[in-house]
Amino acid sequence: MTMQRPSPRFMSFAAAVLLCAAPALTFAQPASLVKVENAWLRPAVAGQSGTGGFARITSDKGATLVGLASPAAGVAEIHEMAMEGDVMKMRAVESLPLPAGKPVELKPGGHHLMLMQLKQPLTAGSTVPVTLKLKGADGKLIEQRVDFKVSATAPAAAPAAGSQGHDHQHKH
Ligand SMILES: [Cu+2]
Repeated sequence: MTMQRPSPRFMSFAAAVLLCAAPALTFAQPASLVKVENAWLRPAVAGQSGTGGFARITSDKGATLVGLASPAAGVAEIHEMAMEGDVMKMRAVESLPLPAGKPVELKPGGHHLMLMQLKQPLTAGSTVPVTLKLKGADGKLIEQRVDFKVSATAPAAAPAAGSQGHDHQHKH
């Protein structure tokens, strides 16, 4: 019994096509679906299994965060904090709704991104790309790459949109 196998020449050609096609698939993305501010990740030392990521995400038309990926982590999940008995624990959720026009805060003690099976230490000051897998209000899936800053503390919040920076002095 003989098996027909592709020739080595064909294999390497196929591999080359894949290599060339991959960047196009990765970067030919539609305009970003959500606005992401203050994206930051807690630092992780060598050997640390996981770390949390935080940001403020706003979708103009409404969207759902349905998954994550990062080259820095073997596993990336959306987590929520929930009481189990009288202990606050975190657990993975399938998705996170992003209501239209309403900023969703991912923050310590609340919803957060969890990077696990870290492939390298994450040092403060470095940047880690995280791909947000989003489902738009139209049901279309898009991937949006966001650079997360590794930082020991939350970055200073940007001034809220609408407060134009003028001082409202209510005492005269
Ligand atoms: Cu977590």
